[in-house]
Amino acid sequence: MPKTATRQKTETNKNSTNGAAARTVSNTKNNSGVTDKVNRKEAQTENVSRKKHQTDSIKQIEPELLREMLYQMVLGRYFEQKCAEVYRIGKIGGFCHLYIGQEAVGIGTMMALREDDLVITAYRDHVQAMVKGISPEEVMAELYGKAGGIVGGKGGSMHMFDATRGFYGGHGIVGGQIGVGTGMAYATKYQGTDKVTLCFFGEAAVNQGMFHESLNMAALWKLPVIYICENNQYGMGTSQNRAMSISSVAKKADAYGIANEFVDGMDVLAVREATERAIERARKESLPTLLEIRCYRFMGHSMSDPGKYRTSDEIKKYQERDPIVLFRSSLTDAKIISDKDYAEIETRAKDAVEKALKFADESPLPDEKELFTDVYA
Ligand SMILES: Cc1ncc(C[n+]2csc(CCOP(=O)(O)OP(=O)(O)O)c2C)c(N)n1
Ligand SMILES: [Mg+2]
Repeated sequence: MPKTATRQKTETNKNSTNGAAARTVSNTKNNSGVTDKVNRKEAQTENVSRKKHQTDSIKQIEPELLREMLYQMVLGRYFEQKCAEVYRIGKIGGFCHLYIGQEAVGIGTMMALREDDLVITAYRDHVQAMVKGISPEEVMAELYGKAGGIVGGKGGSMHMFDATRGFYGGHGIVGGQIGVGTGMAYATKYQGTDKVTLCFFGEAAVNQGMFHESLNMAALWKLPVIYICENNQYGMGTSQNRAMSISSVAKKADAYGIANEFVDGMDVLAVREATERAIERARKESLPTLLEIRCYRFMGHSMSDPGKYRTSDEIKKYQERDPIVLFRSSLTDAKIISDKDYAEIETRAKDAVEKALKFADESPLPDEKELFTDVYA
């Protein structure tokens, strides 16, 4: 993990496992006893309830799917750890934003989708691309700028894209994809399908006009879109409380008459359940939803971020409630996996990442003539 300077001293408590706030809250329902503010004492209580929640939820889901969800989370983690490693030795160039710590959001939401549903996201896109079916080889080769990459090595880290699998990027302009995602949902409705669109963005994008214009339109035109705000509490080096006048992102949807929930992004099953409710609303009633999923990125904003705006204490307290550790522990207690099964999951994930690295290394650079293909202006 990157070293972080200690500009501000935060509270410390060895026994605490601080982290994201309450499990799942509907802002339109009873909020009593639940807070969207991080507080160490409450966090301890929440951690116990989070474990209890997972233990109850596990009974409702096929064991095979639970194991696959854990595998995808572990794969995402190893993939991103390797990205950091090879970035440092110069194999990946340009911008590179990692997803470490946020895996429960991408996996919990996307693994509730149907294969023909659509997804669009921002630049922190490697893991989402893989969950949508783009192979680790194609993603890694894209990061390497090689011809075998999913867009031929011409997009790089921020621009994974494969329309055939319903993955519409990978976008570098903060908030820009919210308008495109809204348009995608409009198109699926216009075409008479019952497809659902998941549109991811960070909390810093919520201050953009695009967010508000899109939500207004989605409500007015009853679009089957699920807006997913991955609230990792920072937009580059700026904490949310220094940039947003009202901290609840979910409540902003009330202004447009859109259903909304505040969700604990450290609990992959809470994320899945909230997404299932939103999918039902979108598919059956053609109505939008906004999910604010509270999470935390364990790494810097990008590979070039020295991370001087967060204390190492703050990072540690979230790492203590790592969503993968929690999910593994819940599945072990429920006897869905054994330690041997987990070791196999790790081996499978590591092998997949090694295979991706080999493929990226061996893939040729794009041909020079590629400079003139896909150029529209
Ligand atoms: C329109 C626009 N303004 C500014 C930037 C520079 N920028 C890149 S990432 C970023 C922070 C975005 O944070 P957030 O939306 O919370 O997503 P996160 O990185 O936390 O996943 C900013 C300001 C940009 N890419 N686009
Ligand atoms: Mg953010």
